[in-house]
Amino acid sequence: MSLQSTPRAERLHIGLYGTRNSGKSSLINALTNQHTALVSEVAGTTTDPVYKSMELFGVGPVVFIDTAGYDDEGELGHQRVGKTKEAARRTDIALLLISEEAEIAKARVWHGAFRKSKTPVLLIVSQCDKKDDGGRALAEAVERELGEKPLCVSAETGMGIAAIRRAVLEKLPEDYDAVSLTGDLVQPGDTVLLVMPQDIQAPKGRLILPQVQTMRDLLDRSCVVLSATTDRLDDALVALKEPPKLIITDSQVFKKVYDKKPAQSRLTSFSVLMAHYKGDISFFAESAKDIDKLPKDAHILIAEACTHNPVDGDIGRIQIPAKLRALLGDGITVDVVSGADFPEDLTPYDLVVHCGACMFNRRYVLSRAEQAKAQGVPMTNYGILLARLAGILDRIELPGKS
Ligand SMILES: Nc1nc2c(ncn2[C@@H]2O[C@H](COP(=O)(O)OP(=O)(O)O)[C@@H](O)[C@H]2O)c(=O)[nH]1
Ligand SMILES: [Mg+2]
Repeated sequence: MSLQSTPRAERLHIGLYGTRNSGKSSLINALTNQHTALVSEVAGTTTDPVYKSMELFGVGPVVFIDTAGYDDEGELGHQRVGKTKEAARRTDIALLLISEEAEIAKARVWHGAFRKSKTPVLLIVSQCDKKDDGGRALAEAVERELGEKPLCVSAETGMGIAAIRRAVLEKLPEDYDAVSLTGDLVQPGDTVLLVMPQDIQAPKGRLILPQVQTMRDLLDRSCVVLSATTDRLDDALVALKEPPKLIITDSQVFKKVYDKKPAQSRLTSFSVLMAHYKGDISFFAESAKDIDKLPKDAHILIAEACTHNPVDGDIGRIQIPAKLRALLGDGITVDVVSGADFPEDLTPYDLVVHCGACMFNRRYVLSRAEQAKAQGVPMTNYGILLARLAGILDRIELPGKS
């Protein structure tokens, strides 16, 4: 990631789906005027989904997800289809390619799945330059079978490529871009104090993404932003003529900051903001409420987005499990997964605790929350859980609640 570029998790994710050789990789190349996706006549050239960040003319920063064909066979093929399904959970808009009539049946299954997850789908009849009628007959069959008019496209001649860009804009989910990090918590002109311990877990020489994004969001909202490490909190408060309207702290020092904060200053944390920005904060708050009522032998799953090397005092692997044991006793079992490793079946767990997920896009975290809900498993995130464990969940600010 270059310093100028939009982080991947913040980009519109456009996924391409279709059978092997339907022309997915070629279409990405045509859409981007580049030859980044691997094109080959040999079916199954694209194996793991490939994420490619670029500026799509007229749309802005996007990530294209190039997937293996969803008709892939054999043991390895099944694994690849599994990865394609995983990619579908991160997809904001799906391009569904059909190059031949025989592919319509498979397309219908995926079309239905995307519909179920409320993912907008753009149907595409591909490789139209190869067809005598420019793809008209196939387009009619697709419309008849799937109930939606497809676009006729050729990666070879460029036919229909501009129409795809326009259709993507039209299909943008309504709430895309609508969720703001600091939500309804600030007004223009508010002074906001950020408490940001730069501890052993902080990367050398830079700030972590939620801190950077919060600062940017507050500046965009015309707030005055002041930051301090935890040991300079008192100095920061003294330096201000009036108490800050809002204090946003690292969740690990929630209680410390709560105890010191002026009564007029409202308090929240970076990962509580992320619970709204990337997740389902109502569900996360509800799930954390009765944590003390979990059984003594509770199974708890901690899910981290990053696959970083754990350090001493790691929040997900050490701190949160220790706090949970302090509350519930040593009989609990805590499993930690990271990256895309998220169990398909969450029912063995009594609680899922997710990190702030700054490396995941919103749709993906929401799809995990939906899964937990559907399986009847409570799910929360680091910030909400730490506030609950500090006994202040009902005394802090939750964005998106007004
Ligand atoms: N004539 C023509 N050939 C295409 C077009 N799109 C893809 N192909 C060819 O179809 C084959 C499979 O394309 P590819 O993009 O690798 O398909 P994928 O497996 O879906 O990614 C390659 O030989 C491409 O050159 C197209 O629009 N027109
Ligand atoms: Mg391919």
